Amino acid sequence: QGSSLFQIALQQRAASVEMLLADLLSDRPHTGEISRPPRLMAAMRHGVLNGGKRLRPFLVMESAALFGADTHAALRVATALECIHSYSLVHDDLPAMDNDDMRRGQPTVHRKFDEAAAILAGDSLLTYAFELIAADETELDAGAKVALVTALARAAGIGGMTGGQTLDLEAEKIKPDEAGIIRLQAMKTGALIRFACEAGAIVGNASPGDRERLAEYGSAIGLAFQLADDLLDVTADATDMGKATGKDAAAGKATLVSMHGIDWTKQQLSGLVAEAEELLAPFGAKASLLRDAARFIADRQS
Ligand code: GRG
Repeated sequence: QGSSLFQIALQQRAASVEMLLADLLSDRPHTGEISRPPRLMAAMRHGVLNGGKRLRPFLVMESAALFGADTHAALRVATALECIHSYSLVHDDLPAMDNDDMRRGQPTVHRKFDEAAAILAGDSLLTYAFELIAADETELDAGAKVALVTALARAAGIGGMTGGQTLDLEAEKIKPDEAGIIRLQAMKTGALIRFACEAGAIVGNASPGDRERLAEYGSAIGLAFQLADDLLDVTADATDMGKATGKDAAAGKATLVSMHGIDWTKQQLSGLVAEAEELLAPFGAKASLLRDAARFIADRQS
């Protein structure tokens, strides 16, 4: 069955990312470094080697595979993206933001270490991501590296994740309308997912048309990711299971689900999966795991 093949592939890709991360984030100083403070490294490892689903790296690697890209280069870019995603979670959990004690089933970095350590571990993961892409060990030409660094900086920065997080923090006071909610979600969570798919195309030296196609596929599943998250929020509230996911409702923030209801959201999710599948149609059977990924994201239960 498609979904179980997908689960196995996701686990395999996750294992390669985690092996590389364990090596890259060891205490041993790497090329060009004077030393590595052990406590910083421990906090970084705690923030990133803690059982995430590794969805974004999977999307990078599967998108790259469509174009016969170098697997090692794709893995390094995928790992860089996971460093950025993990940094965003470490900082999102800080007292100044969500003030969470647990993440991925373990104490958050500021709880296990302290706030300064969590800020610095997040900063270091963010910075390290760009080094990972640009370093000589990533065997890509300079043009591809510049394209990746530019696209990643945009996705993670002002017009992407940090800008979206800012709008989200403001949303408790300045209630956004529907277009505003869609925009903030596309920035906060959508931009990194879009980048994941576009990055695979860049690593695989795809044509501009195919790069855009993969980016559009990424946008569709990014929106689906957020809608599924909002749906989980509601179902968790209804069954009174998930304190951790009931945040938006608790903060009085409107979501597309609270505006339009569960049935509408499920219809939107099917529409987005169909759109994602249509975008992948030209790649035929090679894209079957990416099709599964779209369905997994729309149906996800955690
Ligand atoms: C603090 C700069 C900064 C940004 C924070 C993305 C984000 C912006 C915060 C995350 C808060 C959150 C819980 C958002 C909901 C969607 C989301 C990104 C969930 C976590 O992603 P998964 O499900 O997590 O891929 P794992 O743990 O599997 O990696």
